[in-house]
Amino acid sequence: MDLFEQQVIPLQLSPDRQSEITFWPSWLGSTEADDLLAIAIDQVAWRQDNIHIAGKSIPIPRLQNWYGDPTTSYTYSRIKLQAVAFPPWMETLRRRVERQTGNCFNRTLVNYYRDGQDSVDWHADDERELGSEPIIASVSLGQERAFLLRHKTTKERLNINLPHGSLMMMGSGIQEHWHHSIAKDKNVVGPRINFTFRNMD
Ligand SMILES: O=C(O)CCC(=O)C(=O)O
Ligand SMILES: [Mn+2]
Repeated sequence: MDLFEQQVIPLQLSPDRQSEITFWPSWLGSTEADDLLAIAIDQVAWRQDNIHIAGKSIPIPRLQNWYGDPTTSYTYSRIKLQAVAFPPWMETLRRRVERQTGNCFNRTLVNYYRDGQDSVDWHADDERELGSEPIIASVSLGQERAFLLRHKTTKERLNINLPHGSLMMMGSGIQEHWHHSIAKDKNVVGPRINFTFRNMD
C-alpha cells in the first residue's frame, strides 16, 4: 500500500445529506510513530480527571490533557481543562495535520489508553465552543483500537480500526448526526495515545 494512501468513507447524515471520514492508515512512518508514542507517554503532563455522577466522583477510564492557547480552557462532562501551551514536538505534529487535511486546528485533546480497560464512552464532540460544524482530526499511536461510530437516529454502525501512525478526519455534520466511542477490549494489552485536533475561537 502507498504510505500516503487516502481512503474516503462516506457517512450518511440525514436522507438528503452526506459527509465523510477521510482516513490515512499509514500516515506516519513506523519509526516516526514509535518515537512520537514514546515522547507523548513521557512528556505529556497526564491528568487523571473525574466525572461526578449521583454525588460520586469517578475516575475517567483514561489519562488526558488539553493543549492550546494557555489563557483558554475547555469544559466537557463538567471537567474543566485549562489549556497547556503546545510543546515544539506537538506543534510540529499540529502543523503537519493542518497541511495534510487543509484545515486549521488550534487545540488538541490528548488521550492515553493505558490498556484495554481504558475507553471513551459514546459521545459527540459538539460543545458550543467548537462551532456549529466541527471538523476533527485524530492521530493514533500504539495499540490499534476500534473506533466505533453510531448514527444518532438510525443507529447505523461503522467500525474503523485505527492503527499506529494513522490519521483520521471526521468531516462537517458528523458530530451533529453520529456518536463515537472506543470500547473496552479484553484482548488488548498495549498502550495507545490519541490526539484529537480541533479548532476553537
Ligand atoms: O481515542 C480516540 O480515537 C477518540 C477520542 C475521542 O473521541 C475524544 O477525545 O473526543
Ligand atoms: Mn470524541
